[in-house]
Amino acid sequence: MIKLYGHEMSGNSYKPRLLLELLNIEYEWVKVDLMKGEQKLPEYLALNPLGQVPLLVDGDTKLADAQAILVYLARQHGGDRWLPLDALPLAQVVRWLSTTAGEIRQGPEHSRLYYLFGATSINIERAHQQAENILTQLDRHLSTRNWLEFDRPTIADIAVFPYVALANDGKIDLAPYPSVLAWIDRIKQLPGYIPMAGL
Ligand SMILES: N[C@@H](CCC(=O)N[C@@H](CS)C(=O)NCC(=O)O)C(=O)O
Repeated sequence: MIKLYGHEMSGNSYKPRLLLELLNIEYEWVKVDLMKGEQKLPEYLALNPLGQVPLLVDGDTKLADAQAILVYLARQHGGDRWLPLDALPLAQVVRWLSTTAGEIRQGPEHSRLYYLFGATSINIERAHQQAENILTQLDRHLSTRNWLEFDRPTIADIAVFPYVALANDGKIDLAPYPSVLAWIDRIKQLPGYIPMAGL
């Protein structure tokens, strides 16, 4: 059976967990207690030398990184519906995977890390500015469509969703972004949806 190593407060762990639930795939959730530093213990580093969650183990396959795991699960179990392979639609989805690892990580994700986990090395003014920029773009993008790409949810939506929806943890008000709020509600209505702490 698939094993997903993660922590319940980690939005990156939640991304593959949410997709596993939406795809109705059986899996075992293995908690790695980040608060106790379990991700840096030798037994975990043997699985993921980066010392981070999430990590997916599927038979002999070990895969780190939320976005990479989403790609794997989508193609292995979801097919074209969650990640199409033709050149342009594939690029359209990858664009959002890149945005979540870039602008969204540097904006809402870092703001949450600062306020919720005391990561004081983060420049919070800069993180808030970056959050405002990407949320403004996202709201404009979503003002004319229901999903980030196409007429259905894909792994683009799953990858972008957690740290945007958790923005409040980083003292970012989503009220000025009504199209983003409507999209968050749409994701929460998907059959199989499960929440994480803060959602
Ligand atoms: N690029 C990775 C980043 C994963 C990441 O930042 N994981 C955090 C939790 S959300 C973590 O494991 N932090 C503990 C540490 O770095 O020691 C991904 O997208 O999955």
